[in-house]
Amino acid sequence: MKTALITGITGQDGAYLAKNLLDKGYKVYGLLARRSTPTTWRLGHLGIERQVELIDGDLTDMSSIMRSLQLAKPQEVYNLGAQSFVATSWHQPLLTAQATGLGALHILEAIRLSDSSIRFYQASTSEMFGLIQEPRQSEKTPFYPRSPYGVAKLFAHWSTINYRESFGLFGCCGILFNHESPLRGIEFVTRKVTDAVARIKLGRQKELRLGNIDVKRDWGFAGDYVEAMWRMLQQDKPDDFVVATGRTTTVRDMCRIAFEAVGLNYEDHVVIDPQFYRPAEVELLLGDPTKAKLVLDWEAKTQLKALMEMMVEADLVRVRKESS
Ligand code: NAP
Ligand code: F7E
Repeated sequence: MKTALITGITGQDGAYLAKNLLDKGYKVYGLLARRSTPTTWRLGHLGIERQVELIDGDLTDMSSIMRSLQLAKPQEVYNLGAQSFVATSWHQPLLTAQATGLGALHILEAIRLSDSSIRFYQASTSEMFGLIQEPRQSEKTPFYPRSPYGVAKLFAHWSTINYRESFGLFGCCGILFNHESPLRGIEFVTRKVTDAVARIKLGRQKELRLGNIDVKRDWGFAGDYVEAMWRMLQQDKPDDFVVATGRTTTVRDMCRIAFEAVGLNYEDHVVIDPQFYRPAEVELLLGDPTKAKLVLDWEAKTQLKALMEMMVEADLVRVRKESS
């Protein structure tokens, strides 16, 4: 039986990855950051809360990372923990740098010092492409981050590559484009939309206030994407991969699809509110997942329409439960 340690196990991807690895027969440990209220609802939603071992720790505290490696003795570490909301990274740039950037280096150092045979996955991001330098972004596209989050992720990305080249660590970076699910945090635009669609449909809300809806994103389903993470760590050699659908859609069209799922017109409900504009925007993301298909035999299975319908359906169930 293999053992994996997941940082960010209470987040969207952490929960899906834990489920994926448990289904493959792994023993799964997760780093659990201390909060004043419970954060394990996603693990509960997937019915795996009791099947994973949670270890107290924080990415900003390297001693807790060392301790978690000693306790779990993993063959694989997946670093999914981060302050991951781009908008917040302008309000908390130092925290973002410490958790999202330096946090990865804490793990790399802990692996180097304790057991350099551990395979390491770093959750890199399409946000690193920012002000895009090529119309379709691949592993070879130069980076140009546009947010403190993107800058922090670039530090973690290059640290992983540097430890691979300097110390021979088995470190892989998955450059994942936006991926969503019913377990997505409510602050991200897809979930904000599907939650609002459910509330409007059920008469609990009238309007939905959004920022720039002309930006384009390459959106996939998180449940598909965690499989690509695992496949990266099963290769003979460590490498970096773009994980994307290869299709891009405006926020506006994503809204249209979500509202249409319940027979509504987004134009009757969406209000543009400048408070949701960002100091610098990533206008267009469109991934080229050719290498992932060729090397990992991975491709996105879920189309945006099916994804939005899945999320709207889950939010209708949630909102109905709230008032029952
Ligand atoms: P998420 O839902 O925001 O989850 C983030 C996780 O990190 C949570 O478990 C959170 O714990 C944990 N965390 C935050 N600060 C921490 C700290 N200081 N120490 C330990 N844990 C900490 O993010 P996600 O969507 O699952 O994304 C997973 C990873 O992929 C992130 O690194 C994200 O930046 C990256 N990524 C995401 C996407 C995407 O579209 N989803 C695309 C590319 C890359 P709490 O639950 O306690 O807050
Ligand atoms: O925004 C625009 C917003 O917050 C998408 C994270 O997982 O993916 C995610 O980052 C777009 C942006 O995701 C609203 O300006 C308009 O252009 O859902 P989002 P993100 O910033 O792309 C990357 C790959 C990550 O790595 C991140 O961790 O939608 N937008 N109006 C809005 N966005 C939000 N959140 N709220 C609005 O009202």
